[in-house]
Amino acid sequence: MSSPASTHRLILKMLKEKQGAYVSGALLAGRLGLTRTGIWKNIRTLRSMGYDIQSHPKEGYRLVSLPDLLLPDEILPELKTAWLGRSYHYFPQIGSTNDHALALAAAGAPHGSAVCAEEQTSGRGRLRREWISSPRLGIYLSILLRTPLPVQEAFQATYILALSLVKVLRGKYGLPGAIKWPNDILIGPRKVGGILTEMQSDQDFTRFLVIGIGINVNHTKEDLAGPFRYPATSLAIERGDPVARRELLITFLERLESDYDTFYSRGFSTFLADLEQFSGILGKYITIVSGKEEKRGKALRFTPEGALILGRDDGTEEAVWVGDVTRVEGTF
Ligand code: BT5
Repeated sequence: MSSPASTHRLILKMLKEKQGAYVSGALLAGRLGLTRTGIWKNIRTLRSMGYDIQSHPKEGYRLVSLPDLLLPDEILPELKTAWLGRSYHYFPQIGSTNDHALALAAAGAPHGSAVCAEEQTSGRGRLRREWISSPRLGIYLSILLRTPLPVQEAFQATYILALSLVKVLRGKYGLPGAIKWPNDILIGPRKVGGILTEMQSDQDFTRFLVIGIGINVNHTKEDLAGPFRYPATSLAIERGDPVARRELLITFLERLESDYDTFYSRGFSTFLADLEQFSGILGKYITIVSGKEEKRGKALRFTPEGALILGRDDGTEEAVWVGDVTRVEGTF
């Protein structure tokens, strides 16, 4: 007999194998060594998780549809990664996935661990700003990276995540995603995602990075009424159709693993052309706030390390490593 925690998984597996056809209660009960009441209780558990299961007094049970949830049972069997997300921590609700990933990091969790939630009650952006994380509408994900990086280059990992998402938005969903330096993902002038990178380091190298990403997926315009610093959007608003979050998450993790492997083995400069191609600010006049300082100029190019070269009106140039782009000429 199977343990109670895994019984509903086995039932789900059997229902999935039948691809929408009925499986009799007697067959399920016989295979799993349970009474028919035991089977029914597990069906109730699956239903409470969002699985649409029809029952028929004579025919038994059939799986009508899967929930668009980011449950381990829905993600892990499909996910073709070697290290990213293999250790997958799922929460229907959590304060912040980054906080949980930081705690996991301190407890020795492996490289590539992922924390994913359907809802965050204290999702955060940079400088403790709030990240609105409405239930079941977005992707709220944090990943733990243990590959040591020179501290001053750790921000490059943020770009790799941003680029991976932009490539998925373009390649899979036909949406013109772009990066607003350094950590926003835009579609046109609107923000569809944001990234928050936190780290612990020794003097020269990172000990670990926790990179959190929030993506607006199935939000309506009303869900994103704000007020926000920049106008917001979602994949569904831009496409006019809802998007299966499960598929988006899997595609993103697979893309990211491959991009991160390339980044780590061949260096950031491999991605420079992508960064320039998908940058939402190059060639534009921008305002950057960095601490108390405000810098204005034209975003000219990136250095091979990923710093932004800002051209001032007097002809001088400056490399900027951190900051917040508060204005892009002609947009917000
Ligand atoms: C960011 O910060 O854009 C980084 C957001 C990172 C969120 C992820 S979700 C998973 C992980 N766990 C966490 O707790 N956080 C990470 P920043 O550039 O500081 O932008 C924050 C600002 O964006 C806010 O002050 C709002 O104005 C705006 N904002 C908040 N929620 C938004 C949303 N859902 N869509 C668009 N803009 C939003």
